[in-house]
Amino acid sequence: MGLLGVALLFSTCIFPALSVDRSNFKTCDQSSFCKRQRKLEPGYSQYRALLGSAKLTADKLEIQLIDDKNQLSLLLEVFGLDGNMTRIKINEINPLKPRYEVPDVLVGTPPPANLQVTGQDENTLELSLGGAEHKLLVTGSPFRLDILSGRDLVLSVNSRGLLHFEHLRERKDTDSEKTVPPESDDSVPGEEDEAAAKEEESKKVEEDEEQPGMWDETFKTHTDTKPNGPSSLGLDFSLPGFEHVYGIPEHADNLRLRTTESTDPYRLYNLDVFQYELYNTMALYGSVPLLLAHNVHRTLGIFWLNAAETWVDISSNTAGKTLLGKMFQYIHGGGETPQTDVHWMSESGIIDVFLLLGPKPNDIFKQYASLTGTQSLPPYFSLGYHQCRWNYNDEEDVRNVDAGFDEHDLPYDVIWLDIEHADGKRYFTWDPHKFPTPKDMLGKLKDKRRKMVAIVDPHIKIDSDYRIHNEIRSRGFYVKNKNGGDYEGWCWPGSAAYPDFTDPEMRAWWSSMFSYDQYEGSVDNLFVWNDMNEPSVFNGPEVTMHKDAVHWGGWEHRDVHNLYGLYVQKATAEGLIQRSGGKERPFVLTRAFFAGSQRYGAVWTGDNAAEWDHLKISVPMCLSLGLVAISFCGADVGGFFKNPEPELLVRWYQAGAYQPFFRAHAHLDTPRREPWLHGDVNLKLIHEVLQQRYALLPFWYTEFYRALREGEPVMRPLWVEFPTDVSTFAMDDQYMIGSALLVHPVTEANARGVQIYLPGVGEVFYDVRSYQRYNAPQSFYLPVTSSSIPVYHRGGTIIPRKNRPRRSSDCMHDDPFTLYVALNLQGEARGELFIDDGHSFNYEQNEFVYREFNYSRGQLESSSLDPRGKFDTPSWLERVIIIGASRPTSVTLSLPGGSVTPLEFEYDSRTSVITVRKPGVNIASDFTISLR
Ligand code: MIG
Repeated sequence: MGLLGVALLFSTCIFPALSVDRSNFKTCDQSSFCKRQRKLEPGYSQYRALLGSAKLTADKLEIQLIDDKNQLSLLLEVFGLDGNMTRIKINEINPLKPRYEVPDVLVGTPPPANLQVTGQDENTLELSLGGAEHKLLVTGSPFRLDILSGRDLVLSVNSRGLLHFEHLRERKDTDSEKTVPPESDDSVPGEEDEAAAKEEESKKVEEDEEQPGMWDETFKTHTDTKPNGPSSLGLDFSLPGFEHVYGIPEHADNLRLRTTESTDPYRLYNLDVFQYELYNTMALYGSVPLLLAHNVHRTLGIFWLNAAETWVDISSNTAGKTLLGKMFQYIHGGGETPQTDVHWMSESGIIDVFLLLGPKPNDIFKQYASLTGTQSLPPYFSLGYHQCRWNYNDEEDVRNVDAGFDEHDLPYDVIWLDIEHADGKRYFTWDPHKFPTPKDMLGKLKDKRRKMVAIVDPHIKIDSDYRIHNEIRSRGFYVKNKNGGDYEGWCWPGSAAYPDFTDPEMRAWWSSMFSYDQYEGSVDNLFVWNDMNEPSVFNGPEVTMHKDAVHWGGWEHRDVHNLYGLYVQKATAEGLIQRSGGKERPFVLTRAFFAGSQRYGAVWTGDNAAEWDHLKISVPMCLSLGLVAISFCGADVGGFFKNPEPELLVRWYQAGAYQPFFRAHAHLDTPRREPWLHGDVNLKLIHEVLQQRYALLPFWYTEFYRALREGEPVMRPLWVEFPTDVSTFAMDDQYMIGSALLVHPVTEANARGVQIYLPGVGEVFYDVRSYQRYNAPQSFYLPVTSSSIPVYHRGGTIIPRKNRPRRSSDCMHDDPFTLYVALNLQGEARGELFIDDGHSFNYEQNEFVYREFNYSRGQLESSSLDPRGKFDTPSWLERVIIIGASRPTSVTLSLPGGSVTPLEFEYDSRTSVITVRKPGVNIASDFTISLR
């Protein structure tokens, strides 16, 4: 059998049909707390707020809540927070043991705002929520909270009465345990028993000690012992006037969240899901418990700060109604306002929820950023193209692939090594036969101003000859099992243990392992990839760690699960910073994540497949991450599993080039697929894609600077830019980069065309290739060819590009700029440019250039956006392209000293584009270019 035959065999035999084995993962029904919480029916709350117990300090209201069924009480705390936010905490007053409160996610104590009582009657307390605009109504019985903005009801809490908080309790003696009846869900009660059955049902909730799964729970072969018993909690939120909700990644689903009345709730539980399927609510590798809601008037956010297994039910009073039904309701009046209801359920911890009141999309991003921080500024190189596969086999392979890029005149920045590079999957080491001289290899890459990323996973081979293992074991840094020994699981290296990344001392030690003298063979152009950090445990329940494993401080894995991956990336990123003496910015890619992970690097969407639908879903998956502040997102270009046909591969390059993190990757068993292996035509297409990506790097980088400063997503849904255009609210086949580029990737096989929608009343867009102008709003069919990447430059914006292709982004650092000025209907445009050294933290010491470009009335003016910035750049302005302009008679350049020089220009009357040649000014200087 020839090589091709072997390859075919591999691709057909290894992956016969791609589908997840659902039986490996729990449904809500199989997760006993979810089942208990979800069983509650909306209705009157069993809780009463004792308004008489209210205690108001400057920024905090405390009220006792009584559970009328068992007389147990909870403490409600409401905090006034600065900037249109409030925080609600609910916990037991005197729990048997402390309950977990998520550390290290908030970037500080949110600044308080005053609360004031503004009204009161026997069953209601009215408070102003910092600022006159928002009021909070606390209703005593049944307990609920309502937030009003002026006279509008914005959001209600517990209005459906689903607050349910399982108090910690002593376990009853084993005898009574044995009397617990088996689950009787399958038995259908007879008619005459119905009343009795109902009573039985409500008793179940009341005497919740009696429910199965509270003290232990078995899934497949795994039993979760629950030494603390039941500890779950749930709460509902009603959003009147909202029909569109988003966020709570990570799911392989559309941008707009679906209602979950007839499916499982959205699940947030970091899991290594083998061959995940699309368009469902199953959990994936990461979790961010932030939900956004949007309508034409306002945007809201609900941030549920809980790191335990969490499920989110979404229902709506308009779901399933046809347009006709809605219209009928509208015409005949009496139609209810559309409303979305959200029910959060978590297995342990406390209720700690931040309500972000907007009112605009950008306000939500700022509010969330003030709580959890913003996207760290990527090193410039990491916005370039990354070449990965599992695996590049040895140093010669690396050399050849690297040379292939030069030979074919393709830019790239980083080549990656997967788990086979290490000596027997012992991370921080190199296979002595395949990678005997890592420093030489890295040095050769460095000569070409390129980098390498090597994988470092958090499962550690149990091997007494492995230094890393010995040190972790002897320092007691491993996660413990329920009996107090080191927790052991099966993973790539065989038997493995898991460092306890929740322990700050362990993290400090881990970070120190990245110093050049500890991580042998590492040098400063080596960066890191953290995979399997959900954590993945091949033989664990749901392929992860047992929930009764024990972490630092005695917390159960149950409490901290969704945080583990964040801590791995945090400790790794801090290690890379420390190895440089605090000078250099890290680059770390992670698979698992949580709220706050944006501070530590990039995220990718894990093991997708070489299928068209996987290409398509990469857009909503990254959009959802962007909405929750994780801007640096990408999907494996080409698809991880299976072998893409060249057309799919090329389309994926075209789409990936316009997503923030741009990396090709492939499974170990797939045939090689470097860009030059698919024939000249495809090579040329990929070449074109890479040129476009590299030309736009200054724009990407500037957008990332805005993400750092303002918390804005880099890749963003249309509705963020066009918040009153209802037709964009469910769109996720096209999106914006910043506020300037609209992208509609081709994601269908044999595409002849795509249906484009250009949003916004009174806006104009220009095709970036042909400069053809379109008035918006407008929907049209765009015929495409194999080289088409539909991208539109929005009138009113200015984009910086570097148009001289080179080997890597670093080689382009000092290259000259071209400004693309796209005029709006008023003949105006605005844009920005951020420049620094591209790799250090010196920008924090004001070593940067931050420019603003303004075009109006025939004048392009360049000024400083942040006068503190000082950075010497040799880059100059080589060209200005003004799109949508009429023919000038002269173009001049004026400098602050008063000098005025004429500039050469051309005008293309067919496209209405002016090309101004060689202004020649330094890009960091003030200048004005005037058209007459
Ligand atoms: O169980 O390191 O998602 O990108 O190539 C597979 C080998 C382990 C999963 C990652 C994938 C990586 C692979 N890893």
